[in-house]
Amino acid sequence: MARFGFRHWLPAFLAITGTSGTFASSHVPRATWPNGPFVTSGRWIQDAAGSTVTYVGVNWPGSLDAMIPEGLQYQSIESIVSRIKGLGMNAVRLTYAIEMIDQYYDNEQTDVTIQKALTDALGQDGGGSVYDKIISNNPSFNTSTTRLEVYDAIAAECAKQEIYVHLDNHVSKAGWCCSPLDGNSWWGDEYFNVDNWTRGLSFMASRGKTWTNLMSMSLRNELRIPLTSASVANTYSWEQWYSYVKQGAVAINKANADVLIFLSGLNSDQDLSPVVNGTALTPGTATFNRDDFSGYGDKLVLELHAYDNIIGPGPSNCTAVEEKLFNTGFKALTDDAANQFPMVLTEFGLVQNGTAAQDPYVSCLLDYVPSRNAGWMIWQLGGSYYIREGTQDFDETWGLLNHDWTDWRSSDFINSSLAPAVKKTFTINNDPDPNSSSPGTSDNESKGANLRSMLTSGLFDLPLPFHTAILATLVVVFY
Ligand SMILES: *[C@@H]1O[C@H](CO)[C@@H](O)[C@H](O)[C@H]1NC(C)=O
Ligand SMILES: *[C@@H]1O[C@H](CO)[C@@H](O)[C@H](O)[C@H]1NC(C)=O
Ligand SMILES: *[C@@H]1O[C@H](CO)[C@@H](O)[C@H](O)[C@H]1NC(C)=O
Ligand SMILES: *[C@@H]1O[C@H](CO)[C@@H](O)[C@H](O)[C@H]1NC(C)=O
Ligand SMILES: *[C@@H]1O[C@H](CO)[C@@H](O)[C@H](O)[C@H]1NC(C)=O
Ligand SMILES: *[C@@H]1O[C@H](CO)[C@@H](O)[C@H](O)[C@H]1NC(C)=O
Ligand SMILES: *[C@@H]1O[C@H](CO)[C@@H](O)[C@H](O)[C@H]1NC(C)=O
Ligand SMILES: CC(=O)N[C@H]1CO[C@H](CO)[C@@H](O)[C@@H]1O
Repeated sequence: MARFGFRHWLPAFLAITGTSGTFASSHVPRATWPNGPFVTSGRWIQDAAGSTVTYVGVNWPGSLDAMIPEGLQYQSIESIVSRIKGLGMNAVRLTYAIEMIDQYYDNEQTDVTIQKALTDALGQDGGGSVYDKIISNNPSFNTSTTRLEVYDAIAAECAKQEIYVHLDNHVSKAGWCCSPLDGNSWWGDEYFNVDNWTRGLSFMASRGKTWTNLMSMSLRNELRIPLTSASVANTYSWEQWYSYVKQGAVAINKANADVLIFLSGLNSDQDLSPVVNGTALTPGTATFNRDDFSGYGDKLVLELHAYDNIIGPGPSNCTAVEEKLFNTGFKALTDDAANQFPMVLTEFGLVQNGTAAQDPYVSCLLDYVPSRNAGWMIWQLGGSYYIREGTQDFDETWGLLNHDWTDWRSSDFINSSLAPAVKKTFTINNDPDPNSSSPGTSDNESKGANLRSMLTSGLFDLPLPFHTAILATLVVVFY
C-alpha cells in the first residue's frame, strides 16, 4: 500500500481524541525516520540526532502455540498496523517464542510454514480453515510462507507506517504465559534452556537487521520463581539474574550492535530496584556495573510490568501506585538513582468491558507514566487468539479490539483514557520536532527543560513498604 503517513491518520486521531489542538509532535514523518540507531543518555532514549524518543505502543502477541502473530485470520497486517497508528502510537511490542528458532534449527535451518504451524497447533480442520482465512486477508502469503516471513512482513508494514518494532522474547516453549508452573519461568526451568535462549536471541537480532525499524529487543518477559523444581527454584536470585542477563545481552549485541536491550526484573518483572539503587545483587555482593556491558553500556533500557491482579487487589489509590512504581524501578528516571536508565512500562492492562475501564489503577498509570516521561505499551491489541490454553479462537477480554479485530472492544476506554494518554505522553515530552506545526506542542525549550528538571529532582521521592519477590510470585493471579 502507499505510504500511510501523517495526513492519513491525523483526521482519525483527532476524531478519536476529540480535539484539534495538541498531539504527538514526534509523529510527523521525516525523511530520516526512524533515525536510528537509538542510544540512551542517562534517563533518555535518543535517536541519531539526539532527539528524545518515547515509546508508546501496544503488545502484539506472536508467542502462543502457533507462533504466528495473532489476528491475521480476521484482518490484514496493514489494517492491524493502521489501528496502532490511528491511536497516535509509535511502537509495537511483538512477542515471539524461542521454540520457533529451535524448530528452525531442528528443521535443517528452514523455518516452518504458517500452513504447517497452524495444522500443528490447531489440527487439520482448524488449521486449514484458519490458514484459508489468513490467506484471504493477506493475499501476499501462500503455502510456502513461513512464520519468520510473517514477522518480516509485519516489520515492513510497521516501517511503512512509521512504527518502531520492539521484539520481545516472551517464552521458550510457545504458549500462554506466565505461570510459575509453566516451565518457562527461569533459566534452567523445564523448557528454558540457556543455550537455546541465547541462540534464539542472536537469531532474532540478526534477522531483525534486515528490518529498518527494529529499534530494541528484550532479554526475557516476566522472570519468576520456577515452581516446577526445587533445585531450579533455589537458583532464583539477583546474582543469577545478573549472570544470565549479561549472557543474553552479549548474544544480542554481538549479532546486532544497533538495538537497545531491555532488562526486565524479578517477581514477574515488577522489581528492578537493586539495579536502580546500585545495591547488592544478592546473595552475592556485586552490584550492577555498566562496565560489564563494555562497548554498549548506552544501549540498556529498563522495563517493568504493572497489573492490579497480582498480590490480590492492587494499590487502592494513585499515591500508592506511584510509590510502588517509583520504589521498584521508576526511580531510574531521577537523579536519586545510583544507575539512571530510561524506563518503559511494557505491560499493564485491564478487561475491556466498559465498567472496568474506570479501573483507578489503570487511570493512575496512564497519568503517572506519561508525567514521568516514561514509555509504555498496553497489554494487548488483539481480540482473540488462534488458540490459547487449548481453546481455539479464544476470546481476549483484555484486548483493545473485539473478537474479530474489526472495532474497539470499548471505544469509551479508547476515547477517554487511552488516546488522551498517548497525546499526553508526547505533549509532556515536548520532543523537539522542526516539522511540527501544531500549536499545542510549542517547541519551548525552557518549558521542556523546567518540566524535566522538576520531574527528575526527586520531588516525587516517596517511601514504600517492599514486597518480597517470592511472596508475590507465589500468590500471583493469572487472569
Ligand atoms: C509466497 O509468499 C512468499 C512470502 O511469504 C513470497 O516470497 C513468494 O514469492 C510467494 N510465492 C508465490 C508463488 O506467490
Ligand atoms: C533446544 O533446541 C533443540 C533444537 O536445536 C531442541 O531439540 C531442544 O528440544 C531444545 N531444548 C529445549 C529445552 O527446548
Ligand atoms: C530501592 O530504593 C527504594 C526507595 O527509593 C526502596 O523502596 C527499595 O526498597 C530499594 N530497594 C533495594 C533493593 O534497595
Ligand atoms: C492510599 O493507599 C495506601 C495503601 O494502599 C494507604 O496507606 C493510604 O492511606 C491511601 N491514601 C489515601 C489518600 O487513600
Ligand atoms: C467486566 O469484567 C469484570 C472481570 O471479569 C467483571 O467483574 C465485570 O462484572 C464485567 N463488567 C461488565 C459490565 O460486564
Ligand atoms: C469514540 O470516538 C469515536 C470517534 O469520534 C466515536 O465514533 C465513538 O462513538 C466514540 N465512542 C464513545 C463510547 O464515546
Ligand atoms: C516558554 O515557556 C516559558 C516558561 O513557561 C515562558 O515564560 C515563555 O514565554 C515561553 N516562550 C514561548 C516562546 O512560548
Ligand atoms: C520545515 C522543516 O523544518 N522541514 C524539514 C522537515 O524534515 C525534513 C527531514 O528531516 C527536512 O528535510 C525538512 O527541512
